Amino acid sequence: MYNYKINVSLATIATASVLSALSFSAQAAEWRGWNIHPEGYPNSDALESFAEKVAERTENRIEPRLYHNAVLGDQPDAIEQTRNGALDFANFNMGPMGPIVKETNVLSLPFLFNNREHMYEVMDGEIGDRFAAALEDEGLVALSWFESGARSLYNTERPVETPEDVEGLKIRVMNNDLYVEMIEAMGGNATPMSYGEVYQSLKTGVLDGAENNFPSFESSNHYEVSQYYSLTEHLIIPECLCVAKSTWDSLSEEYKTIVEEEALAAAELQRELWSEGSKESRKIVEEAGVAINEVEDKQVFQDMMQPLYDAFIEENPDLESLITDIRETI
Ligand code: BDP
Repeated sequence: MYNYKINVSLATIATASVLSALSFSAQAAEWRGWNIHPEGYPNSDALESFAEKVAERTENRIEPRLYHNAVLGDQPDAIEQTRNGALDFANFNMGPMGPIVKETNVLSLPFLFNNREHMYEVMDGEIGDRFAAALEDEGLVALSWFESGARSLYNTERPVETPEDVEGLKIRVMNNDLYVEMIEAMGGNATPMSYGEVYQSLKTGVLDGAENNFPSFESSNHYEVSQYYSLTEHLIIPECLCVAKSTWDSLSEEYKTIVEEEALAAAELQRELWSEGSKESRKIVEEAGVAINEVEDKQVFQDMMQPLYDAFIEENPDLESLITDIRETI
């Protein structure tokens, strides 16, 4: 009798610990996070903070782990990996998203936003929700929007002041046909290429130039091999903090709230860090000898984009009202 009881309670303990081990392993999830930028970049710091806070608030039931410098693949590949759940979260630029989520191509139309405030106003409001819905249909849950400044042209040959200066230059663009059309409309030759290959290509003369914001121009070291940075500011493209839909759907309501709140907090932090980081990066490249020039007449560049808009609307008549709504958001 006595022995029997001991056996029962031992069995109960054993079962309980197996169960708790099982439920622990069912709940504790390591999240693989993709990031293209190096440590110390504004986005990287914001993502780190997101990862830490989520781990803390879920008592390590979710352990987001970040992989910087695109070690898990280049951006188009990482988008696919997140859509199919091989990656759990990431910070994506809406540029390479365009070929996958058609609506987001609107955000790659040159000179769409007047400035960063305009972009925030649009993305933080109802229009941002429309983009998020389109992303969700393709397996990505956009929880918050990061900023990526304004992209300008840089090259190894000369300052760009007018479109004539772009003529004949071989310019790297992100993976999206719209950017090819954009550079060609300016008179340059566009080469889509993954981010990680640009430095070497500039160095060896495979490329004459590229285009990006100050923090990326600096952190990628492109400024070491490209002396002229011209403030064309032709693209202001938002970025998302996205979670794989399959990962998101597996969360309890409580965890969804935590993850969403921390994604919003991360975006707030990223935007603050961005303002400072941009100035700092500009200073670094200037001190390294890069010649930065203002572009007096940006309107002439903007006017050259009209055929691109016309063709886009012709191909995507359903997106015309979205463009109008963005333009009318003040
Ligand atoms: C940076 C974006 C990053 C892009 C990169 C690029 O933050 O997502 O991949 O530009 O030009 O500004 O490829």
